[in-house]
Amino acid sequence: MLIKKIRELTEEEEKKIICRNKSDLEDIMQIVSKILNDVKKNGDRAVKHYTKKFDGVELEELRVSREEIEEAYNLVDYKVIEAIEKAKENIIYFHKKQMEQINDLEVKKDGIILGQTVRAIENVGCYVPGGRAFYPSTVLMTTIPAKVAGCKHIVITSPPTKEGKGNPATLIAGDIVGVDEIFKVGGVQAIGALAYGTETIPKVDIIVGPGNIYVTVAKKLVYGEVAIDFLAGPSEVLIIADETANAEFVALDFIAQAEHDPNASCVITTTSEDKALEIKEKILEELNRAERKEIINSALKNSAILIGSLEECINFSNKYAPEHLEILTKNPEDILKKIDHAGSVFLGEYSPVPVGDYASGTNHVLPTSQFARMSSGLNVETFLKKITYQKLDKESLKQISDIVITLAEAEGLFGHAEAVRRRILKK
Ligand code: HSO
Ligand code: ZN
Repeated sequence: MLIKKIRELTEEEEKKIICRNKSDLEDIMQIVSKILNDVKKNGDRAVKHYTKKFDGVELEELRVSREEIEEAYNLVDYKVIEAIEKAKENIIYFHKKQMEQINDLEVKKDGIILGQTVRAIENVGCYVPGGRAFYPSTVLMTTIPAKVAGCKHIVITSPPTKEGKGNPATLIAGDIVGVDEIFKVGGVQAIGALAYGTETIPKVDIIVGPGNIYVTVAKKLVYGEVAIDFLAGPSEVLIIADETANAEFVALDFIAQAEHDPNASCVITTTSEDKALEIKEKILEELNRAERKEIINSALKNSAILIGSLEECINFSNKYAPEHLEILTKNPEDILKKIDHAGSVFLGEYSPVPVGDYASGTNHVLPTSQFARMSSGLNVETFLKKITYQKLDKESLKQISDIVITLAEAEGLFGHAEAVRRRILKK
């Protein structure tokens, strides 16, 4: 793991940290596009074929039955079910507050009524990853904003277990939120099914949720056929720590991030050289006792500890545009004002990322790989669209007619001009 002063980074070193997981997708695109075409053409048959090939299970039914959901309740610790329920309440609370901020709009200018009215996207497909781990928390984070936004039909797809079942905690989370259907299908075949529809899996209007590189490329390729949230890569954190920061907490949060994925990226920027060394020591200590040592070890290659002034740390963070940003400094709120790009920000030493991952109420599906420069994380607006409208009377039409007729004729669209002219000339 690189440990260096920000101002001494070579161009190459800086590029490697900032660009993290941007890889060449050409080969993957070809494989993915073949699978998508097959699903488009052959529906359920292709979905079952790829589930057998990649997940190693032969499925008779793609849809999870009511009995299977009931059975799941017997397989999951009651404490986990209760935690899912409590987290759900907090996530609903925050997303309902977001919804309260979204209103219809109507104004009048030069006699013309102009308005905007909000509608929910009707059909939503939430992809919930499986594979390395199952994520019932991602069920909550993807389905709740859609529910709160008022989407009519919400389905989940998630890879099957080795026994060909849905993961019990995933099923329970979906049931607790009240989704309409759950499919035990993952990977590219799930994205294809949601994008094109099959005999069993309905075509949706938007696909949201994180996934591995194949799922992400599949989302990229079906964009246009359906909407998507954004392309989410491996998880990442950037921490700004001053000399007051608790090195142990920084190290713990570093490990919490790194354990997600061998390609996870963790960058610590600090104002103190001593703190940098202390943090490094603590990370190595924690690494020794960590459960997911191999994954963490491999994530170290995308990680760094950087030293600079507070200004330099903030500038570096803005360049990096992290998915998660932790600010462990004296006055974190002051620094937040200077943050231009981040998915979600965690202020002060008692606000670690895992709280937002699971339970406080903000969303954990967030833009990675610098996409925080131009995108927000999942929120109710992801599932809303705005219809604009207008109403004129003869007088206001007359008032604006000159502009319309002139521009229409300049574009050679005489029909446009005539649609206005004829109305204002009519007695
Ligand atoms: N940190 C992940 C979300 C997650 N963490 C799920 C634990 N479970 C991406 O924001
Ligand atoms: Zn996490």
